[in-house]
Amino acid sequence: NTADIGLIGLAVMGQNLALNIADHGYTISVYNRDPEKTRKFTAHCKENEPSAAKLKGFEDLATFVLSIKRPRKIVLLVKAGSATDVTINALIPFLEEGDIIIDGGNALWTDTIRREKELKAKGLEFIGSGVSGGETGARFGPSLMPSGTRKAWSSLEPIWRDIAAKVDPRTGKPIEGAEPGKPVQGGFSCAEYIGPDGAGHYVKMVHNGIEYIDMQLICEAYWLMKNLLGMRADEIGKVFEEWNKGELSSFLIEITGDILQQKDPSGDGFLVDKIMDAAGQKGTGQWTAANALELGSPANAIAAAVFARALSTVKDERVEASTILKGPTIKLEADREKLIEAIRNALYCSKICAYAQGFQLMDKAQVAYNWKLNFGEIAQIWRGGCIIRARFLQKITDAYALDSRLKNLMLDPYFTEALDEGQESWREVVSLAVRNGIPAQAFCAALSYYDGYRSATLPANLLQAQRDYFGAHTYERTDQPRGQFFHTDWPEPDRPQLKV
Ligand code: NBP
Repeated sequence: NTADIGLIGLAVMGQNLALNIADHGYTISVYNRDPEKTRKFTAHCKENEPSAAKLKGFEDLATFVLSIKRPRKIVLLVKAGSATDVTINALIPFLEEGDIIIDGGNALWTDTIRREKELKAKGLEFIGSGVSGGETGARFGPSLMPSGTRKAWSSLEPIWRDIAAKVDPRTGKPIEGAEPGKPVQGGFSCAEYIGPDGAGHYVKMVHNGIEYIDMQLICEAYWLMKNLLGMRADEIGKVFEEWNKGELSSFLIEITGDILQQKDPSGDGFLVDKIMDAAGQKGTGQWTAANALELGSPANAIAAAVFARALSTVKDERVEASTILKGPTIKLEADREKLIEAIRNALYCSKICAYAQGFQLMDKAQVAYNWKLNFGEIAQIWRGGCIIRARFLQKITDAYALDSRLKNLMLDPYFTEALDEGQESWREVVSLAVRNGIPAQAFCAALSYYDGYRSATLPANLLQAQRDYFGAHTYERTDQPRGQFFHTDWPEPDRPQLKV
């Protein structure tokens, strides 16, 4: 038993993470349910990968387990859900006390809590680790969000910190330039201990929920430029290229600039105009929105992004409805440059609200599930490797450094000022979208959140009265201390009783 670590699941993520681990000088044993994939992968590595000697394939689970140093660290990168349970159950008979299973799949965090408990009862450790960044991240530096016991984490920590994305502490920018066999040196690592049991997978889930809204907001900005200003895809792509030089600088803005300028292989126009407008989803955005509903956390923009994907999928219905349901004719007399700048402001303000919702949700979750999350650190480990990596995240880390108990990101002085500066054009953009019948549900949801959160009073007084009227649910009074509940016998005695 000489391998530093083992890995099961040689699909795209497993192969890339295994090579990343080998590139960092660790010896790694790999295994896949279908042995043909193990053979193909190890043969490919021998031909093409400088670190191939560090990696050894196994076709039998018992020999695979025996090849790993104790306490064994075995990473799972198999399809999330029942495949993870099947793999864990197959492994258990070969493991010994103190061995550690690390699930790097996109597991539902409640499954992680259950698995950790079940394995603890058998004397085994379980780390649920969010892994973000897709195949390139896995290969050259992902963002890693591990959780489990501190003891298990201290065993995994050196490898996890080495293979994670690195960020230059002076500039706050991800360090690029990794190539096979030559890992990045220096910089701080985008791997940080998140907390016990399911905390890591929970944070990864919220990361994905934020990813959904980040993407939807960008799509709406594109759609407004296209429909209000009649801009071509490549022209809009150039705008995103410009935006990527400023405060919006991020991976998603960068790739959007590239995507929009990509010509169609047929030679006729731009590829994006030929792609079917029906969005897929794998479920993590939906989990985030569902959890926000469960915890009563007002993540309406995140939910709007999930619903926007759902609405996109009913393509045939939309095509039919477009011939029946009427909207306004687009009328616009706007200065093009001014409107583009207003859309940029609307995007930035909405993005602040979207992140505020994600962090507000994690704050609720840490109370509900008994975790202690470090929000500054979470924003920091999202700076490199992952899909939502952005310059903006440094501002979030700064905000929590200034006030670790910050109630809402929007209350941090930097963000308060950014929202204040951008709000006039944000409102203008939202009203233009509404007046011209252009769907912009995420922009609208974010603005409603901002206006709702900054309102000292809301019409929930009437709502409470309605609840008390039909269900005797009682209400508190503004002129009495909180916690005292009142009921009124509605309707007034001189009014006739309603007959339903
Ligand atoms: P997939 O999610 O497509 O899973 C394929 C792997 O699961 C293969 O190794 C397959 O073995 C194995 N597997 C299946 Br399917 N059923 C199994 C079973 N019953 N028992 C044992 N193994 C089984 O691969 P992926 O896209 O590389 O993702 C791996 C994990 O990483 C997933 O949980 C995913 O959600 C997560 N993730 C993916 C990304 C991404 O960008 N793709 C990013 C972050 C996280 P076989 O070869 O024998 O069929």
